[in-house]
Amino acid sequence: MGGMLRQARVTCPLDCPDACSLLASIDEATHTLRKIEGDPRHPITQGFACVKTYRYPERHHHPLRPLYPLRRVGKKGEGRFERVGWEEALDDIAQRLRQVIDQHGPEAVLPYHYAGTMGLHQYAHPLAFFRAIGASELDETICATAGAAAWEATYGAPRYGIDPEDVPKARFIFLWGINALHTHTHLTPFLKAARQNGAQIVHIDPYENLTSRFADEHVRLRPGSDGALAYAMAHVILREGLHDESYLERAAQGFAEYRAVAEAWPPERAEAVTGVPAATIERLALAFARAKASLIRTSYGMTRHPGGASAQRAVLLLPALIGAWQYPGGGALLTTSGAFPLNRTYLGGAHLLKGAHPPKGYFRPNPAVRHVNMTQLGTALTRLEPPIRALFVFNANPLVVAPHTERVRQGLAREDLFTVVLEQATTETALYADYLLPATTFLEHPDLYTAYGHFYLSWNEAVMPPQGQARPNTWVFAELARRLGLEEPTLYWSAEELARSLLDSSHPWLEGITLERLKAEGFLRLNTPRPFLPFKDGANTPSGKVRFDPPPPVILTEPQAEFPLILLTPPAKHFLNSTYGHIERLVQGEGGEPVLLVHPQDAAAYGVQDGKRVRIRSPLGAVVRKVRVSPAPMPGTVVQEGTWWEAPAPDGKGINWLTSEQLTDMGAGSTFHANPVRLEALD
Ligand SMILES: Nc1nc2c(c(=O)[nH]1)N[C@H]1C(S)=C(S)[C@@H](COP(=O)(O)OP(=O)(O)OC[C@H]3O[C@@H](n4cnc5c(=O)[nH]c(N)nc54)[C@H](O)[C@@H]3O)O[C@H]1N2
Ligand SMILES: Nc1nc2c(c(=O)[nH]1)N[C@H]1C(S)=C(S)[C@@H](COP(=O)(O)OP(=O)(O)OC[C@H]3O[C@@H](n4cnc5c(=O)[nH]c(N)nc54)[C@H](O)[C@@H]3O)O[C@H]1N2
Ligand SMILES: [Mo]
Repeated sequence: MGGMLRQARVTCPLDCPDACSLLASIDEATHTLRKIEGDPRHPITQGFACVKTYRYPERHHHPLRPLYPLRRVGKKGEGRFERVGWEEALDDIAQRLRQVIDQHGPEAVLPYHYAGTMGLHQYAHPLAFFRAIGASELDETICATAGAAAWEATYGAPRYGIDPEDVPKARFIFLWGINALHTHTHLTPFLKAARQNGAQIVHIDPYENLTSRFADEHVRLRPGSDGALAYAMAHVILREGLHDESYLERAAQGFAEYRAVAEAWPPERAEAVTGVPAATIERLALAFARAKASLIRTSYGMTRHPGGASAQRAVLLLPALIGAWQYPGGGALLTTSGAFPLNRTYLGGAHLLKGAHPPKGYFRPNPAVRHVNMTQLGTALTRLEPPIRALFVFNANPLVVAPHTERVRQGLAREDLFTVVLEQATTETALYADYLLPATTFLEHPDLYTAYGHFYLSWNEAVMPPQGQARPNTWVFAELARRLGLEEPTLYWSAEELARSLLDSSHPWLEGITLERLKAEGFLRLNTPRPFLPFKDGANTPSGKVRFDPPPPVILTEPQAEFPLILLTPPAKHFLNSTYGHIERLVQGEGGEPVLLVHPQDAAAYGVQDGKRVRIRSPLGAVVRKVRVSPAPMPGTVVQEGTWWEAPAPDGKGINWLTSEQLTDMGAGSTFHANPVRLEALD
């Protein structure tokens, strides 16, 4: 039975650079979400949604969506719960929290959160509660901090590159360490326009994927060797005198030292390290330098290695070397996240970390608070002293997405750990909750959204009533704050109050952008200049110059004697990290179960066959997968696409049973693509 359909405009909240504007069709009579489509009015979305978000209605109304507060009755991990009322759940959680704080101090409390939603009220503002009680502070390193450190060491903060809407003006494009057709779908029309305007597009990635097939050329390299490749290109550019001396003199610092390192990287030396033929390096370096309006669209792929930040820096310096930043479409783009000059003084209680507030009751903001690196959650839950006693998980699925699953699982299984999970789906993490609390989706709560792949700010109204008794994260934390007697006003801010505070900025890029206009129009472009040439005369570093110093070291990702292959675990087309991993049609879209891509040479060397099962073993664990023999990966490299839920795997184990907590050279980030493994044939 269908009632009247109403169409509402909303912004996709997921952790994706595109931050799409979507049109939701809602059945008013039954409060059912019928359809999601792309908004034709939005210059980036251009009227299409991605293959996964078309399925959002299935996710919104999925049987695994928790609709009522639930309390554990079985053993941890069993997922047996009983329904309780909100009052009872909140009273009990507040009391348990008091107990932990009284007996062990507030640092025994840890929030674990990431970007399940990127709306600033639901994503960032819940931290105000934890900062008010002085809980351990989570360093959000799982994704972007190595890239951020690399960018800031080169071009400074805030972080942004060229305007993605200028991509069609580029004359040469490296898609370097980015599977754009999977992960940045709405970049594709801009890349096509560039190609129509004559640009050549070259993809640099250790395995051939959708983006490689879209590009004019695919360069396969050994994982973790980008620094060597970048230096060899610089070597050729310098030898041919194609660097831009006047730009370097005017806009850069530390060039002489860098030049000396690049001169030590002739293409033949880089070939031995990267596996890229010297002639290819030579040819591409010349094409890149001669096109002048040359763009490096990069992302986080190359940063997920022990030397990832240094590799990213070496790559990011190439556009500066040739002065590409002076030409519309030329330069680099890693993220646009720093382009939003919001007033973040009170966001997530940032002011509470500055220590300006005297402690009162349970209110004990602590600027010297203990930090926990989220990439090392397993260790934090099992080995940290003094121990974590209470864990709050929201906007995140650590059992599946965090490295070293065995240790994360041991931590979550601790009987003496009190765990609260706020979720929209009964994830495999949620099975370990003492309380599983139902969270609203982006259709059910208002919020303000920035983007990390474009320059549009947007506002969502709540366009549907919550399913069941779902509540926003901020509501839950405000209720707990009230029960603890916390008087800090920002803990109780509505999305509107937060948005008004965020928009209270005199920055010219925000001029004229008000909440009223956002409400009326849905999304607004920042007033960045067009064309946007942010680094044509320098950068955002303290000196105002692009920093070539210190020259980034080349730190390689090495296999080990017992583990001769490197396993990559990049994103899948049909999932968004683990979000959508329980949607049957999307699981089928990915082939029904995770598979391992193995090059024919490696298949022969290690005795594994197409369609047969193999045990993949790393120093930390083992999982079973079906093999797909394919020429796609660089020999010596194997690939599993997607951070799947555990359930569809042949052995019920996710890929992060194999990955380690090792951190990157800068930014203390994750190293998900640097896994030494070996293969053991099973059938
Ligand atoms: N469909 C889909 N879209 C997504 C996501 C998703 O899960 N699914 N996730 C979202 C999130 S949270 C993020 S952070 C972004 C990530 O988006 P991307 O940055 O595109 O993904 P990465 O995992 O960083 O890997 C990108 C590519 O880098 C390659 N790579 C691995 N190691 C190296 C290396 O050493 N050198 C080079 N040159 N390449 C290497 C991988 O093979 C992969 O093809 O995508 C977002 N969009
Ligand atoms: N092996 C390997 N592991 C990886 C990666 C990889 O490439 N390889 N990628 C890494 C990267 S780039 C990232 S960003 C992380 C991502 O890790 P996470 O940020 O944990 O992302 P998701 O797996 O999508 O889980 C987000 C969860 O938040 C929930 N959620 C969404 N909105 C809300 C809300 O409003 N309230 C509440 N309470 N919950 C909400 C969703 O239901 C979902 O279960 O994973 C990392 N893990
Ligand atoms: Mo990410």
